[in-house]
Amino acid sequence: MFSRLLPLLFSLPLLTLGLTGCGGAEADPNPGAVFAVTITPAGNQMKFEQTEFTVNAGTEITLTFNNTATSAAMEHNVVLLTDNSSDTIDRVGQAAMSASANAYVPDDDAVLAATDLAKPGETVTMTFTAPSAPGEYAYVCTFPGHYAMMQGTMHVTK
Ligand SMILES: [Cu+2]
Repeated sequence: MFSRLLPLLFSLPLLTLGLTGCGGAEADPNPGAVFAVTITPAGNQMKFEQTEFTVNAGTEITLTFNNTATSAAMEHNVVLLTDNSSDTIDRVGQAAMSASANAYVPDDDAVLAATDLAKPGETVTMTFTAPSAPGEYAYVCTFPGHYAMMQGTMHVTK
């Protein structure tokens, strides 16, 4: 098994690079960057408790949304967008209201990734590849009426 994997490892420079990074031999230039993110709502408010996180460009990220709300009305999701302009946030947030068939995630090119809708007490997880371009990327909850309040920023660094 191992001897069959070995040539595969050497044929995948990207994977080899990833393994080197995990070894800790080199200082992490972005100590704030993570590979796994957990987000919760701020109690029963239409707000994220975690309003920002930092990831390295181009890395695979696992994002978990743990809906710790107890009010039955507080269904939420996490929808990552391709930028953080208010125009994009408003367009996606508005379109989401008529996207009930798709769990309030509109069919819009600005949607980078989206979790399922989580009822109170539910946890949903998604994986996505962080954008290759460093910058600021918004995330919002697109449950109707929430996006204007329920926003955060993903920082992508090299
Ligand atoms: Cu919400």
